[in-house]
Amino acid sequence: MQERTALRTCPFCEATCGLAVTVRGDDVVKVRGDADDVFSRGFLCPKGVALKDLHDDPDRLRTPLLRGADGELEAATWEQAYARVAERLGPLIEAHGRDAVAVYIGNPAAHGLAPLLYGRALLKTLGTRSVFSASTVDQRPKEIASGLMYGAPLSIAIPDVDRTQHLLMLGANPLESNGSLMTAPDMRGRLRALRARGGKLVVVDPRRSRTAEVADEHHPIRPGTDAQLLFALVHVLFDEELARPGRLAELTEGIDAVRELARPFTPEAAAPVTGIAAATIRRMARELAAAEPAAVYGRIGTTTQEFGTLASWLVDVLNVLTGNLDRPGGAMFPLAAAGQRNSTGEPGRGRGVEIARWRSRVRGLPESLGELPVAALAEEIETPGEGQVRALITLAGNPARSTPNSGRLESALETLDLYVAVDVYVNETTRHADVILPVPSPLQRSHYDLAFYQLSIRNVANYSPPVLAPDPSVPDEWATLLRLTAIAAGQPVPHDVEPYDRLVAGELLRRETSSPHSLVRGRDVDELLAELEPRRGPERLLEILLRCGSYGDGFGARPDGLSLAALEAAPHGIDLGPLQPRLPDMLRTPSGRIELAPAPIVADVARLSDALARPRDDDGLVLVGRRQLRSNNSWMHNLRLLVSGPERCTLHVHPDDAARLALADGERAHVGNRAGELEAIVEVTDAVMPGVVSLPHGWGHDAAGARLAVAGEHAGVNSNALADEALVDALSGNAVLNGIPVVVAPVPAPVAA
Ligand SMILES: Nc1nc2c(c(=O)[nH]1)N[C@H]1C(S)=C(S)[C@@H](COP(=O)(O)OP(=O)(O)OC[C@H]3O[C@@H](n4cnc5c(=O)[nH]c(N)nc54)[C@H](O)[C@@H]3O)O[C@H]1N2
Ligand SMILES: Nc1nc2c(c(=O)[nH]1)N[C@H]1C(S)=C(S)[C@@H](COP(=O)(O)OP(=O)(O)OC[C@H]3O[C@@H](n4cnc5c(=O)[nH]c(N)nc54)[C@H](O)[C@@H]3O)O[C@H]1N2
Ligand code: SF4
Ligand SMILES: [Mo]
Repeated sequence: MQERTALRTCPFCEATCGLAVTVRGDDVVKVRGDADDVFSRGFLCPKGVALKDLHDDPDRLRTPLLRGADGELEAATWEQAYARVAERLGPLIEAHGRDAVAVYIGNPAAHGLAPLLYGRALLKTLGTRSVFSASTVDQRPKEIASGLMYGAPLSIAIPDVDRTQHLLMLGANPLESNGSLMTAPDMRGRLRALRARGGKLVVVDPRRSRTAEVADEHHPIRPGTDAQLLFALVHVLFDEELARPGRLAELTEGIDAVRELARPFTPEAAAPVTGIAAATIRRMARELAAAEPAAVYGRIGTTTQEFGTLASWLVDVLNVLTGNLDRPGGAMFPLAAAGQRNSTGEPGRGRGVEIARWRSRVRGLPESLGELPVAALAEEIETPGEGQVRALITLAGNPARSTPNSGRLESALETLDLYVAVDVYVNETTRHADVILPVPSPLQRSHYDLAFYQLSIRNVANYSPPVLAPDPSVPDEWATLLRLTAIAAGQPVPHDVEPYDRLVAGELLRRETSSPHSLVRGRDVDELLAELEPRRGPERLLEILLRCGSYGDGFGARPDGLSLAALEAAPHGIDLGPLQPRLPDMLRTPSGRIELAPAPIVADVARLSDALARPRDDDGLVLVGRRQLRSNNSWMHNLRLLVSGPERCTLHVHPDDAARLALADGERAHVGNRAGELEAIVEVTDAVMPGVVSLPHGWGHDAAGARLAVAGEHAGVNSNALADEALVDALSGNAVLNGIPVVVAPVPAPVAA
């Protein structure tokens, strides 16, 4: 049979690399980087190559599984699987109310057209407030800070890496993660180019990460203290009259309030807390202010910590005070071709973002963006009373490995009346399910990065049609979500989902035609639907978003504009150019201004000042994570290509701590705290600073009942057994996953009896 090469954007991380996939019939021969991709230019990482291995993985589910009378998960037909969901879900909602059904949405859902376009219909129909996601073990603090400052949650300022002369990076390691809240394939090449043009890279990280290794400067910081460092930088800008917001001044509310808030955070006060010398902090501030242009960027090390929202806010306070927000080479706002939230509606003004509109039932943790913090999920399942969670739907998530105190969560999962998973594996979480509904391999579905082009360092659009024909036994994920939506609405499971799909498309069009700012305002919905024939599913919805989007053809209003057909004709993608200044039009705050001192954030500063005076435990150890190039959170360890080689799930310990605690390289250590305990293999290395130990997350694949043959051979340990669900960033409810106090001791050699 003849070989052919198909082009496909990689769906695994935020870098959106273009892949060239060689196939023969239904077999995948190999995966390479697409040298002509307008954005990635041939770059790829080992996970992209592993697209073939995922496709071929015998453990990848190809049929629904149903918990049988004997308690085992057994293969079932789709009819049987849906019948089980329908017979339990309706009565459960009837008896216990809508909030009794919880939903957890995991990370791959942000990379898939189906969950992005059809998830909302399911949530709306379920009508539950018990919505949780991986966002509250991740970027929620940044979304809140940005939402309060600019008025919309995805209005996140992205470092303009290709044009900056000074990049101050905190809590990010893009050389392993390939970038996050910063879509930028080949960060190694881009950082090399930054230095080659005379620019400077400064990395703040408790570990000498791969990124720190290629930086001009690396400042080890005590975990969880970035907000103090950033505030001290702000302090110096004011103190030395280096704050020059330029044209931002007239667009910004609250600069003087920030000056007042920064007063106590002197470099001298921050130094002992952060472990970075006062003189160094002053120099960092001066260099940041002097650089033309500069960008400050913080990622997961700055969000999954005690002061995550404050740290995320302060990153942008620095970008504003130095005049670098919204200018080339600074921190800029992308303008994506489809779904760009801050380009719809009235330019320059909006409803803004409100947080804590309701609180979790048991602990009172705050709502944000319609979700509750996942750190509260276990207690919401365990605690009886009105609103107790009795059923769970997980969509592309493995919270038993990715959320805090996963031991407690796993026990809670066992007590549910109904657990339905939409997933590709029987893993540590889905092994507890009553019903698992599989989805096709990425190669059997289309792709477009609706979310990540809104966070990209260039404006790019790239659509990939499915590489392989569908597997007749595994319906598209969007159709599965629509069928679940029908069940949630109390309706029979539709064989033909078109009536539901048409409703979703009609609803999307109605929003556009009724907006006075849309290209299709006032147009007839049915007429537009007719124009979209014969498109169905995600293609029809994507077509609407593209044509009504900022570059769109507006269904004829702008004949040269973008459409799905234009993307189909450009398989290497369309480059829409470098980021452009977007202020003040992109603002959606009620004031129509940048809110530099939003009330909820100002109120949280007292918590940070208190921490300045907190006594330090100099002998104590804290745990941080670390990402590894060949991992993708918890779920790609079943692919041999990605787990071969030496054991990776090791506990990094600084030589001084190892000596003090009698820990030896290659030996086992016991690590414990209030949340849990585990035994890990010690790797003594000065890549971590003293007082800090590091363990990657997403391992621990030896759970009974999981069906991950390869991962089981390289099980590692689950670091989230140690993440304390009681520790959250109070403002966002986001879990603290970095800077967790732990006690480490050698595991005694077995004593002969
Ligand atoms: N200690 C610690 N914990 C962390 C982190 C950390 O840094 N340290 N990082 C956090 C972060 S940033 C994140 S994003 C979370 C991730 O948390 P989760 O999203 O809960 O975990 P993943 O490991 O990404 O699990 C993804 C699941 O989706 C399934 N899947 C894969 N592809 C598809 C698909 O196309 N459709 C469907 N329906 N399912 C699919 C996989 O089989 C797997 O079960 O982990 C968080 N947890
Ligand atoms: N290879 C790979 N790539 C991935 C993923 C993966 O699992 N593997 N996951 C994807 C996902 S879901 C996400 S969200 C992104 C995350 O992308 P990144 O944020 O770039 O991820 P990490 O590599 O975890 O980098 C976080 C860094 O923060 C440091 N750190 C820990 N605590 C602190 C602290 O208190 N202060 C400071 N300043 N630094 C601290 C850690 O040592 C680590 O080097 O990566 C994505 N890409
Ligand atoms: S860097 Fe990310 S997008 Fe690129 S090949 Fe690797 S996993 Fe895929
Ligand atoms: Mo993430």
